Amino acid sequence: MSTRTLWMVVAAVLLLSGEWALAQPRDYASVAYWYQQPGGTDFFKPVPVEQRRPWGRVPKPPVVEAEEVFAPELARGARLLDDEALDYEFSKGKAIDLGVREPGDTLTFSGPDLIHEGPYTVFFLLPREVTNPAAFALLTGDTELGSTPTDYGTKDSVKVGIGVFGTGRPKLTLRFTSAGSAVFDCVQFAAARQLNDVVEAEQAPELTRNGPEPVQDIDVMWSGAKQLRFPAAKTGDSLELEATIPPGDWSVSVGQTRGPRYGDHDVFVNDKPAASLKGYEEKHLVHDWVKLTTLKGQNGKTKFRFVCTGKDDRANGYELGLDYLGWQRLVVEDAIEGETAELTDVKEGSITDQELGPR
Ligand SMILES: [Ca+2]
Ligand SMILES: [Ca+2]
Repeated sequence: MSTRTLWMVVAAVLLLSGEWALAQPRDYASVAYWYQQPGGTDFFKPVPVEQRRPWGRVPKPPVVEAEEVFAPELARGARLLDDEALDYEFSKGKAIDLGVREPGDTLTFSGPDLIHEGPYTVFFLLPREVTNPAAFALLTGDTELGSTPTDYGTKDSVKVGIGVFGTGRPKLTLRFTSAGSAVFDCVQFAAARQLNDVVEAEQAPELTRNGPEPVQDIDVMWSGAKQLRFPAAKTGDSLELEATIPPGDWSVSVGQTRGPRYGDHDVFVNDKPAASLKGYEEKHLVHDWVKLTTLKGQNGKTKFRFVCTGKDDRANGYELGLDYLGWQRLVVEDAIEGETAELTDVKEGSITDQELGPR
């Protein structure tokens, strides 16, 4: 910038990258000092209030503002709320009070523009205080994605549903299930867990089965928001899935759900014994990358057979919960780490078939 310009900036500008600031759980201010030569023009134009970054709620895309998607309701008695008198902020400074709703009332709106298809959790953000909020179910088409939790009304952010969406703006419907008020700030979509280098168990072709038909469970805890649950009922029940494993040397694993309902299963990979999975745990949780075996070379279509061997005394079922079949590059630490080690990986001593205990 030359000194001949009408004004000259001799500035010390303290700028924080927007992305970095968003990633931090704190508020930051940016300060800029401007100096100009006498006779210059005051070029400074303040940023309009609604375009300033708020100190409080900063939803990240994909999100839609309730006051925008429900704007047609303003003609039917809905009220726009602002946060001027509050000690916290609404997203974009506004929320909408849709008035009193009765059970059976529905409201339809378009969700945010999704750039990636996949599973998303849908959160509704509310003002901190909503008296007697009306419970509702969230639907897309005829599919119910979920409903407000029992503690709805005690928090300003509620997880209402999970769905698998294509790209673009999904059409969503609220169906109220209790009488009360409906006040919303914004509707936030959050991408659910989706792992790389896996075949989702719920999508893996079934090759053989001896036992009840598997079912799919939906929850954000699972990759792709789903797991395949084999409701095995007794010892000997089995399920065989197929996954295509790319060429390479891999440690092959499963995402295994453990909990009170799950039993014990032996795993055979391409008909060879690979691992024993214990299913019982007090808490219902997914365990990631539970190792089965190693695969080397061209690989390709690989058979995974799970055979029920019984259950823990405390378990109330024999079921098997599979989130995914996955592969990770084989490294030395992996190869000598545990009971999945191959004979060639043992430098000293020998392999025994002794139980190594839970991992
Ligand atoms: Ca808003
Ligand atoms: Ca899954």
